[in-house]
Amino acid sequence: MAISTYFFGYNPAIVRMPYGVLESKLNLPFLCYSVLPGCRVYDRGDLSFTEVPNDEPYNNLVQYPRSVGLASQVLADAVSRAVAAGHSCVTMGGDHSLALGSVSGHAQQCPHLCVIWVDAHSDINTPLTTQSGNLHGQPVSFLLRELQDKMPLLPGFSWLKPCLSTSDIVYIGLRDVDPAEHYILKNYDIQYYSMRDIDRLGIQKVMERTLEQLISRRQRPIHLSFDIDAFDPSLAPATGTPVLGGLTYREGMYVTEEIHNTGLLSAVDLVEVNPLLGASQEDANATASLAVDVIATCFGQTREGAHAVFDELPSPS
Ligand code: EXY
Ligand code: MN
Ligand code: MN
Ligand code: MN
Repeated sequence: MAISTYFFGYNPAIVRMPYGVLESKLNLPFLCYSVLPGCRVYDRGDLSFTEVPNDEPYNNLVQYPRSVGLASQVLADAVSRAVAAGHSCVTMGGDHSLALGSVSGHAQQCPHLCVIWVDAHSDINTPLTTQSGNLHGQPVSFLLRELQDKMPLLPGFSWLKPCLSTSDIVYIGLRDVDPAEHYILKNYDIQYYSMRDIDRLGIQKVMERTLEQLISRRQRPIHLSFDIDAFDPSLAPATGTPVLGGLTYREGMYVTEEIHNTGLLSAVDLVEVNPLLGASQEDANATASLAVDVIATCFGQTREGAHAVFDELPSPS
C-alpha cells in the first residue's frame, strides 16, 4: 500500500501552523518499516497557500472566504492527484475547513465515497447560520447536496461542487452543537453518535452501526475526517476549541482500528492540532503524539502487537 501525506497548515486567521512537533513525531521511516511493513509513505511536504488581498468578510461575518476558497481548491487538486495515483492520502492541518478541499478532491476520484467525521463539533453551520463567522465550523454544509438551496454563493467557492448526500456521512463524538446545526442534523436525518450515545451504546456498537450504515450494502472508499478535539482535552489540550467530556484514548483507537479493518480507508484528515495553543511543550507533545497514534492506527498499528516483521523465531545454533 502507498500513502501520500500532506501538511496543510492553514487556518482562517491566515497563520502558518508550526508543524515541527507533529512532523518530528510522525516518524515516517518508522511508520514504513516497523509499524506498517509493506506500506510506503511519501511525504509530499507542505502545501503553500496564497493570502488573497482585500479578502473582505462575506456578509460582514464569514472570515477570509476568498483565501479559504482558493486554498481549498489547491488542496482538492493535490488530494485528487494522490488518490488518482492509487495512494491513500493523509492531510494534516490546519483547521477543519481543510475538509472542504480534501473531501472534494477525494470525491473527484471516488464519487461514491462515504465520510466518518470524528469531532466534538458538527461543523455544519451554513454561512447564513454561523455565529462565529469561522469557516472551520461550516465545511460539511458546503459538501452536502441536500443543503445547497440554503447556501449562498461565497466568493472563492465557485469551483466547489457538493459531493455528499446526507446518508453518506456519520458523526462520532459530538458534544458541542449549535442550535442551527442541531436543526440541520435532525431535519435532514443525518446520523450522529454524540458522546452521550457512546456512553449509552458503547464504542463497539457505535462502530458496528456506523459501518453497517455506510458500507454494508456496498463496499466503497471511506474518508475519515478526524478532529483531534474529539478526544478529551486532558488527552488533546493543544487545540483551538477543546470541549470537556471527550473520547478516551481507547475509544479513539477502537474507532481507527475498526476503520482500518474494513480495508476501505482511502483518505484521512487529521486536523486542529495547534502546538501554539498548548499551555506547555508537554501539552503540545502529548497532542501531537496522539495525532500520530490516530494516523498510525488508521494504517495498521495495533494494540495487539504487529507480527509481520517476523517470519520465524530464531533457533539456537
Ligand atoms: N460551532 C462553532 C462555530 O461554528 O464556530 C464552533 C466550531 C468549532 C469547530 C472546530 C473545528 O471543530
Ligand atoms: Mn513539512
Ligand atoms: Mn472540526
Ligand atoms: Mn472540533
